[in-house]
Amino acid sequence: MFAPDDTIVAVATPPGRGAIGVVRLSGPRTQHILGHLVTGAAPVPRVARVARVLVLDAGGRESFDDAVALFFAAPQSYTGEDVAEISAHGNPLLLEGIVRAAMRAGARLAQPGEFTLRAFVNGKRDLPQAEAVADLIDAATPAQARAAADQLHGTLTVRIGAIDAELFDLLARLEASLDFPDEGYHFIEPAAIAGALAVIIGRIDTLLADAARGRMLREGATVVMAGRPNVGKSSLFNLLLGADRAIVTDVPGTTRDLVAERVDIEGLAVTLVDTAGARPTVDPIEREGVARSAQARAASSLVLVVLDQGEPMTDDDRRVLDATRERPRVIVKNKSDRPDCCDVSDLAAPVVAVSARSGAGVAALREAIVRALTASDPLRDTPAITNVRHVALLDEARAAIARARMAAEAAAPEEFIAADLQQARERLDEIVGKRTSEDVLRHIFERFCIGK
Ligand SMILES: Nc1nc2c(ncn2[C@@H]2O[C@H](COP(=O)(O)OP(=O)(O)O)[C@@H](O)[C@H]2O)c(=O)[nH]1
Ligand SMILES: [Mg+2]
Repeated sequence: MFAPDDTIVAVATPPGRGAIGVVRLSGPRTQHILGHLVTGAAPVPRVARVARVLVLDAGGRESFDDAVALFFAAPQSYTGEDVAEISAHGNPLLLEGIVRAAMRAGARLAQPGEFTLRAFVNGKRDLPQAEAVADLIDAATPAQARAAADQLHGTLTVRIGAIDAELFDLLARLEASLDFPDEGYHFIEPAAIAGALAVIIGRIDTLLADAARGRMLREGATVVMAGRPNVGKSSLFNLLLGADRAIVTDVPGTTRDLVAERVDIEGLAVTLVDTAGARPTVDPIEREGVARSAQARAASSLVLVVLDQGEPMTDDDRRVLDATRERPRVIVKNKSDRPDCCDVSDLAAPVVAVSARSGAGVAALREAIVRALTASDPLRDTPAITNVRHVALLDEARAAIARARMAAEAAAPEEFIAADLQQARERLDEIVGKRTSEDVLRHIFERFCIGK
């Protein structure tokens, strides 16, 4: 994985056909290989040039395509190395043929994420920025893309850096006191350290509070439809999806397995799950479906308890309401086109009336879902921290600082306080990639596709 002397090559555009496809090269032999690939004189950095590019098919036959070649001289490139981009026609066989020709001229096929890994190794990006590249490419909603773009521009690194700078300052004073023990002079008093650490912990807590929201944004939420048969769960599911995915009939017990689809609800990536209606049954398939519904509810971020407002509440309705009492939930009174004879006034949960048939109330339902998922905090501000790796390390840094604070409050020897602060700084360094093991890097970059 870390063979920086190789010159790597890969198709950088997605598989499939398009007007243009790009082959990218990076490494010390880029210019040499480019000389074998494209016609014309040596490239001028950052000047696009029309050229003919060599295509080598699997049988070793040569042909040419018309292309535009771009050369970036190190270190002013994405990876910090010499880089070339060849834009040819977007046909997968043709692009593979260019890659093959580059390999014959001395390039090696790139590993997943290897271009971005090199950008990191060469100091063009720190680790959160490199990770943000993958997040940006994977973003499924505009809000996810915004959060990734923020991270790409270094907002998280800046906030971590500010915390680290304060820790560094405290450590310097502690160590100065350690270096001059005889004078009996403290460069900083224990009470002042404890106070300063409390402020730093407060800052970390602000970041971490953001993290739950960030994680929801990044990984999305699971919303499960629950309710007895025939209240209209599948109809609502299809309505929120904007497509007829689940089967809707007036035969109770039609939906027997879980049906899950991804939807964008007001910028949140939501996995919506339709379930079998909850009712006692002897049919073994339906019973299995009901059991799966209960599991799905338990694993969900939010339950939509669907009722039929045209009918008074039944025992089956009450059973579902009881079973979801402890879960985050929204009560959905469906069939609002029918007269209301379903009293829910004693339920402590948001209630929304909708008609899956006419579509009335669906906007309010979407809003209620987002509000329930984001705990009244709409997705106005993009959270600074969205990545579980960052959250775990920040948690560990916080724990070390909390230990140091307790030690300072107990007026423990300065060595102990300093050791904990040192540990906290190490965790922060791991977030931004100042010290990260090869295993961790491999794990991070495995998420990427080839060509990134
Ligand atoms: N009047 C009315 N009927 C509905 C509405 N939503 C669903 N239905 C009907 O209720 C029946 C059961 O719907 P379905 O979505 O299969 O319910 P599920 O068993 O909970 O999944 C079907 O005949 C639907 O057409 C609604 O908003 N108004
Ligand atoms: Mg159904």
